[in-house]
This record gives sequence, structure tokens and C-alpha cells, in this order.
Amino acid sequence: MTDESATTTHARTCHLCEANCGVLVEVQGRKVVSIRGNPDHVLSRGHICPKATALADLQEDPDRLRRPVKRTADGWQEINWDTAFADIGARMAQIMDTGGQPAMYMGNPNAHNYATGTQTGTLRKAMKLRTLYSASTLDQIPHQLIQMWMYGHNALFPIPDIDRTRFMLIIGGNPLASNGSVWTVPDVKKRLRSVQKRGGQVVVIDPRRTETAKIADAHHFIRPGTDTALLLGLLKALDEAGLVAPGRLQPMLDEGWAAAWEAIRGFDVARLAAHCGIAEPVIRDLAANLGNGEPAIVYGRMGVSVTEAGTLNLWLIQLLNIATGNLDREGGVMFSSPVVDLVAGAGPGTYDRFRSRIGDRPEVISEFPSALLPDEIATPGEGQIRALVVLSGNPVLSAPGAWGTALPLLDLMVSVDMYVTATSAHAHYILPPCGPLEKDHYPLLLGPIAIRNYADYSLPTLPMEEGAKADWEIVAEMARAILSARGEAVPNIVPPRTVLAAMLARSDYNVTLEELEANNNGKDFGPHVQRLPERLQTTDKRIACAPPLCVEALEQWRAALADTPPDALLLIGRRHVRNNNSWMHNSPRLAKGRDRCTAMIHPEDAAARGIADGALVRVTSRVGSVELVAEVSDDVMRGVISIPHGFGHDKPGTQLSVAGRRPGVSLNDLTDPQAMDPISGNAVLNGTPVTLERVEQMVAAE
Ligand SMILES: Nc1nc2c(c(=O)[nH]1)N[C@H]1C(S)=C(S)[C@@H](COP(=O)(O)OP(=O)(O)OC[C@H]3O[C@@H](n4cnc5c(=O)[nH]c(N)nc54)[C@H](O)[C@@H]3O)O[C@H]1N2
Ligand SMILES: Nc1nc2c(c(=O)[nH]1)N[C@H]1C(S)=C(S)[C@@H](COP(=O)(O)OP(=O)(O)OC[C@H]3O[C@@H](n4cnc5c(=O)[nH]c(N)nc54)[C@H](O)[C@@H]3O)O[C@H]1N2
Ligand code: SF4
Ligand SMILES: [Mo]
Repeated sequence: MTDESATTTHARTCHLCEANCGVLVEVQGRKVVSIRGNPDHVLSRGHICPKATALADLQEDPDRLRRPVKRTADGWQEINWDTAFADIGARMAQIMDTGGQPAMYMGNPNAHNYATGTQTGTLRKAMKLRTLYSASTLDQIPHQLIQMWMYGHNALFPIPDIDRTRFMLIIGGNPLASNGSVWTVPDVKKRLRSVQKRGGQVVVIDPRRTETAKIADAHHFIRPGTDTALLLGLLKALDEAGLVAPGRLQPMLDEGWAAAWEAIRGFDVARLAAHCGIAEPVIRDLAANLGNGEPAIVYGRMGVSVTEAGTLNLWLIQLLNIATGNLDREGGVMFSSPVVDLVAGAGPGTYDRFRSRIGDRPEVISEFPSALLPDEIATPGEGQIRALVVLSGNPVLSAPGAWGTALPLLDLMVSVDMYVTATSAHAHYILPPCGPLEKDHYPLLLGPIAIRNYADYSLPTLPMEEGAKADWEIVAEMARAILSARGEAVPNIVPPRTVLAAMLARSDYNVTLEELEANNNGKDFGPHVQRLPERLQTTDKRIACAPPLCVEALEQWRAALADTPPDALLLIGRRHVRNNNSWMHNSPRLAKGRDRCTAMIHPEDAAARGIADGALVRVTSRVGSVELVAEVSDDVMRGVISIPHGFGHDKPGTQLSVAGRRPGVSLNDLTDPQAMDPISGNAVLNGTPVTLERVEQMVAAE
């Protein structure tokens, strides 16, 4: 007989963000009693953030759908899985057979779900998709593109070796709120503190004095969208100080190295300094620190990637790490030796094999810009998108564009999501996955970008609820239903665990799935080691230092460089440790506390418009207008306004009872879908020009 009151504790990974912390989940029956950090985890060492305990809220949320639902004239109707798949297969087949174009949008949670990734290929084939839309073009695709061009493979991420560095320059990243990005680095605050304890320094470049900036040795405000000037200034200052010293990298650099410097040498540091708003002596001092021969890192994230010069900036960042000899060096940025190697397992990536119907944008690693999707749906003509599958995404809140008017035009929309969100509310069918603690986990995409080489497999903590399905099963069965309805061969489903076991069997490391399963704390395979030149995937085994489109973009940037930058108020985003994009606002634990969806503005900008702290303001961009409360603070630089993304939970149809109590406004009602990095198609989510005014509130008559 089992004791119903007994509690058991299970080790697993928190999959909510890139940090992948080890947690200990105590359960009693199906009830979560506690969630705490696993002190013995090889990577996270007991660290967790407030979101970990919210795993329980997600698991137990009464708003979470437990069965597939179909939209009817009388509202959502529960249907069984077989009916859902049969209906979707038939409607998709009919649309495809009559020349309708299908599409798929994949959201961020897919990056945290190895199991789904083993099945999406079949769904893409069933839907005959050449390209995807995903959160990557709202995020990190410029990184991948630069890596493909310079190192020969889009998955060759240079990882900041934080535990051995002496100087870390963080440009446009806020790891204390985000817990690190394109960089699996649990417990990042303590690791940054350790850099300082070793006598090293952390410097932050950000238009806002962020949580990370507050613990740094120095913080410099930068005018949004002008990092290109800072990066060029650093390169030029290094050169002028005679500090360009690639060292052992020199023989690995191709002819592009000379070409890149030819372009850089034409710039003037003083003029670049004036453009970005960081004083010339500060730039020269930063360059001296980067080039003093000690291990140093230049790390750039959302603040440099999701701007018009995203790809250009990422190129310059690589050049900086090469110029100071800090690429492939302990304490610099290093390439991992992953247990499951995606570089060996997938092609290097592609560029501009074909163009988008709308906007004539190049295909980038088989993707088109997500910000284009609403127009691809709404614009009639051959190739118009008639059917859409949204796989764990919420583009209505997370992406720029007129989604609210485009999605209702679809003949078929399927959302794989456990909530009725601003996006899934438009679907004809919502297919909900099981609860988060009912899934297994392996950091397939994120392990390779971790600060150490490691592997960690988690079993499901709770058995699956009766009638529930995991995302991977939903995707696999939907693919089969479509193939079957179109009279095509229907493949057998290979379960994710089988795929993972086979990948581990091919690993350079001697490790099996069973071993990892028995190990509660993850398995450490040591710090990163030098991998160049062997790891380069370029045909000549050299680093391609001057991607032609980057050199061209630099010339265009030079031509557009104005002495006096425009005086517009520029809008940037803001992450908070208790939020996660658009989808964790329904957790009562996380939603607690003061309103976080505020417009943060500098006291002088507020005073100039007669705006007091707490006043209602209207923020207007080229594409839209929102009203929210002002938070007057000198944590944000003058001329900049900051609003967090992911709010707007009162959009039509949304069913999130906790989030709905304080819905906030959507930042992406202001961001401009036409603003894109022309090279990568990545959306421009920072630096949107806006106007700001006080809203005259009606005072009720006595
Ligand atoms: N203005 C502005 N916009 C931004 C950003 C910004 O900084 N500023 N950041 C951008 C970035 S970096 C990203 S990655 C994107 C994210 O963009 P998206 O991925 O489109 O949006 P999310 O808000 O992450 O929504 C995820 C959705 O998946 C659902 N979900 C969560 N877990 C699961 C799961 O396990 N299975 C299934 N089936 N569904 C699940 C949630 O309920 C939610 O509806 O947003 C981007 N948007
Ligand atoms: N708590 C929490 N954690 C998260 C997420 C979340 O929503 N909440 N989202 C996850 C996801 S999907 C991602 S991609 C990561 C993102 O991880 P990060 O990139 O670390 O997160 P952001 O807070 O967007 O940091 C971008 C910083 O750039 C600054 N910035 C804006 N414009 C500019 C500019 O022009 N130049 C410079 N130099 N800086 C600028 C912003 O003020 C901000 O501090 O976070 C992940 N982790
Ligand atoms: S930092 Fe927080 S959300 Fe991210 S993995 Fe760790 S506990 Fe989970
Ligand atoms: Mo992201």
C-alpha cells in the first residue's frame, strides 16, 4: 500500500530559461509541496530565481487547458484528440490541395524542449515547408548568421568563459534579470562577483542603469541603436594604441582581416564617441583594458542584436575578441565541446537561397522574418498563407506587426499551447500539452552554449495526467494526420528518448542515457578547451574575417553617420526577473508586487512634458499608441523611455485570470514591423522613435 501523505523529492532541470538550473521538487501525490535549488547540481550549485517555484503554479494552474478545444459560434468546445487530429488533417489537406500556402511559427519554448525538436521535421515535411517563422528573428538570428559566415557553422557560438576572465564588457545584456542569454550561465550574479573578487572588472553599456549595471564596476549610458559607433571606436582605439594582437589566431585569419581593418581605419574615435554618447577617453580606456593581454570578453546581447545594425554589431564584436587574442582563449570567449554536437549533426546554415513574397527579404537559415508573417497572411495573391500552426508562441504580444487583423483571415489556425492567449484566441483549434512537470528534459540546444561542457537528463517528475499528451506527441500525431489525409506515406513515430539515446551513442563522450538518468546532479565534463583551428567549419579552416555584406553595411553606415543624432525620444524594452516574455504573468507567485508594466522615463524628460511619477501617459510611435503609468527615474538615460514587453493580457479573447487583473499594454503595439536588420531580417525591438505626452484624466464631478 502506498502512503498518500508521504512526500518524495525529485531532481530535475528548470527549463524555463536558458540557465537550466537544477531544482529539487518535493511532491505529495500530484501536489507540489516545495521547489528549491539543487545545491549539488554541477552547473547551478543551488542557484534558482523566483520563476523556479512558479513551475508549481504552471503545473496546477486552473486556467491551463487540459483537453483540445475547437472554436465554435458558442465559444470553445472540448473535443477528443482523435477528432482534433482528424479535423486538422482534413482541413490542412484541403487547403494544401487547393494551392493554399501553409506556414509554421515556432516560439521560444521550443528551444527548451528537446523532445518536440525530434518531431518538428516530420511536421515541416508534411506541410511542405521550405521556411519557418520563429522567435529567432525576434532574437538571436544575427548571431547565428555571423557565426555561419565567420566560423563556418551557425551553431558555433563563442561562449564567454566567465569563470576565468579578468575583464567582462557586457553590451546590451542584463543577465541579472534574464539569467543570461545565448549563454547558459546559472548563478550569473555570483560568477560576476567572482570576476571582481579575482581583481577583474565588469563593465556594462546600456541605456538603462540595469540590475547588472548596478553591481558592475562601471556603467556607461549609450544612445539606443548607436553601439556600432562604440564597437568601431574600440577597434580604432586598440589600433591606435598598438594593441591589436591576435597572437596564435593570426595564421587562422583569412585575407578579410586586412580588408576589415582598411574599413575600420577610416573612422575617427572622437566622432564615433559623439555619435554614441560615450566619451572618447572612456572608449580609449575600455580599449586599453580589453587589449592589455589579460583574458577579456566582449559580450553583446539583445541590446545589440535586435537593432537595425544587429548583424554588423555582431561582426564587430567578433573582430574585437579576435583583435585582443581573446577568441578561443581561457577567460575569453570559447567554443564548446558539446556532448551532443549539433555542429556535426546539422548543416552549417544557408542564406538567400530564395526571397520572401512580401518585402523581398532573403531566407536566413531556412527562416523568414516573423515580423513579415502578418502581411504574408493578409496580402492576397499566389503564395498567400492560408493555414498556420503556432507551436508554443505568442506573436500577437511578442512580435511587431498587425497580427490582430491578419490571424482572423486564416482558413485554418492551430495553436499548440496550454493557454488561451492573445494569439491562441484566434485559433480554430488549441492543442494543449501536459503540465511542465510531466515532461522529461535534456538541454539539447542550450547545453552546447553552457559555460562548461556538461550533460543532464531529467525524467518526468509527475506521471502524465489521464488523457494528456506531450508537445512531441501532438506534433508527431498532427504530422501523421496531415500526411494521411493527403494520401502520403505515414511514418512510424520514433520517441524522443530513442533519438536522444542514439545521439548520445554517437557522442565523443562515453556516456549513456541510463547513466544520465541515474545521475541527479548533471554530469560535468570540464571547462572549455582550445578548439581552433580544428573546430572551424570553413572550407579553408580559417576565420572569414570580412563577410561581404557586413563590409557593405559598414560603408552604408559610414555614409549615414550624422554629426548630430536626431533628437527623438527612443523606446527600449525591459526584462524583470519575475517575468518570462509574455507567458508567466498568470502565476500568482510571480504576479505579486507592484505594477511592472510602466513607462520608465528620465526626470528631465518628464518635467519637460509636465509628467509626474505615477501619471498616466500616452506613448505613440509610427504604428500605434498605448497608455500606461509613468515611472520617473534617473535609472534610464535622458531621451530614452523603457517599457517591458509581453504585457497586453486584455487583448480580445484572452483567458488568463491572474494576468488579466493587471493586463498592462503591449510594447509591440509600438514597435515597427518594417524596422528590420536588412541583413538578417531580425526585428528591431529597441530604439523605436516615439512621442510622449501626459493624458489629461477626467476628474469625476462632485
Ligand atoms: N518588444 C520586444 N518584443 C520581444 C522581445 C523584446 O525584448 N522586446 N523579446 C523577444 C524574444 S527574445 C523572444 S524569444 C520572443 C518570444 O516570443 P514567443 O515565443 O512568440 O512568445 P512567448 O511569450 O515566449 O510565448 C510562448 C507561448 O508558448 C506557450 N508555452 C509555454 N511553454 C509551453 C510548452 O511547453 N508547450 C507549449 N505548447 N506551449 C508553451 C505560452 O503559453 C505562450 O503562449 O519575444 C520577443 N519579443
Ligand atoms: N526574467 C526573464 N528572463 C528572461 C526572459 C524574460 O522575459 N524574463 N527572456 C529570455 C529570453 S527569450 C531572452 S532572448 C533573454 C534576453 O536576455 P538579455 O539580452 O540579457 O535581456 P534584456 O533584458 O533584453 O537585455 C537587453 C539590454 O539591452 C539594453 N538595450 C536596449 N537598447 C540598447 C541599445 O541600443 N544598446 C545597448 N547597448 N543596450 C541596449 C536594455 O536596456 C537591456 O538592459 O532573456 C531570457 N531570460
Ligand atoms: S534562472 Fe530561474 S527560470 Fe532560469 S532556469 Fe534557473 S530557476 Fe529556472
Ligand atoms: Mo529570446
